[in-house]
Amino acid sequence: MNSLLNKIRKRLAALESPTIIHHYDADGISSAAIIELFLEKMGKKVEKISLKVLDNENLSKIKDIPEKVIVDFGTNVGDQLPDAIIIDHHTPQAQYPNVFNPHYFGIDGSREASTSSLAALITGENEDIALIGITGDRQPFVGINKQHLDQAIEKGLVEVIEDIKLFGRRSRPVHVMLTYAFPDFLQSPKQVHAFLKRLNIRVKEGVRWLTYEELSLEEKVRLASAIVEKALYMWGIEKIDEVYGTNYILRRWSYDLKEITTIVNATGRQGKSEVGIAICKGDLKALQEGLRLLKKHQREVAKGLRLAENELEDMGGFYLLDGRGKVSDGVIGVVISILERDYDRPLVGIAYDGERIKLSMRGSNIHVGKVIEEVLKEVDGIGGGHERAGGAHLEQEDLERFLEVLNKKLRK
Ligand SMILES: [Mn+2]
Repeated sequence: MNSLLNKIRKRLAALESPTIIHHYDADGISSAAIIELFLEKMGKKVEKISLKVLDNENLSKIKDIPEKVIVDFGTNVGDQLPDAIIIDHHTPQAQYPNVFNPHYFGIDGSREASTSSLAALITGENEDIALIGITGDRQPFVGINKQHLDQAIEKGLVEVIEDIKLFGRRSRPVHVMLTYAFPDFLQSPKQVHAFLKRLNIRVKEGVRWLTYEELSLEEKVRLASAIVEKALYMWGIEKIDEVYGTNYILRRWSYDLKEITTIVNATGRQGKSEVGIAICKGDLKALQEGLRLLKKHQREVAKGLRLAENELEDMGGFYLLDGRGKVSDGVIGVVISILERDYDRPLVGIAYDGERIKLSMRGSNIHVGKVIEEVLKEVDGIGGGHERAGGAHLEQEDLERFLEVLNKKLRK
């Protein structure tokens, strides 16, 4: 593998004015940032294109762009883009010489290496940025991912603390932090203030809302144990590490890893990947813009959760949230990710993506990506994914059949 890493580094160095074409999620965005930093250091002018999916339509659009570097998708279309450098971790169906994929080396790209991990491996730097892609793809810190985490801690790029893990510990008022952590609070926001009052937690100092970090130690302890208790009651012991445990603070931004990942992810989904890339590259002004985009994004997520309250349908093998015309394709996956903890079977969400259907799936007792690939052997469409998260793009007329085949497989 080392000789191949060298080869890719040389190929990247030989480009004159490259275009990075990347997936629009946190992994794609952070990967693009790492590669861009590497190319810019060598004085190259870099263009970027953010895409939701690399389907035939987009393939024909990018085909004639010279000097393409494609990150976080493209593994299985290597033969259609012979001049491109492709760096990706999705499961390969074949092996192409212009694709760098960890699966070729017996490394499981669905859990041991995100694309951002590979980008940091190739460039030999910016391990802290790589952590954003790993977290965005919900991969554990094992394999290459673990190497980068250890390296980042050793270099002093990351600080490790044990505490609650809710979004907004330092960046959101306490009641807002709680609202977005628990679906029941999001569905009826009044409950959150009753919860805080019962615990005797101050929410304001004068006119200013307080964050979790600004509370007294006694208040923090009280609140943290109430949060753990609530999570135990709602989701059971096996999900407890989602609300309490190890937090990673990224020094470059003085920000929590999970929070920055959520922000970067939101930029892509709101059609502003360039803001996400700027954040990853360390631009703190872009981080403020990212927070604004996140707020907009979360309002849409809240709308999706309220829809799920009334319209989540039990299909037998899975639950279906039909968000067509109501939830955007950029948000549907986020909504079902939040709901996943509350259900014993996989969740599938659908939304319109232009003329077509974007389908997202989450689950924890099956390999989601593999199940989707199996269904797509019988139904037209493109898609795939990882252990716990995956998705597909389908023509409208193929949707019914997809759901039918999926249901049959999951009921087995
Ligand atoms: Mn990825």
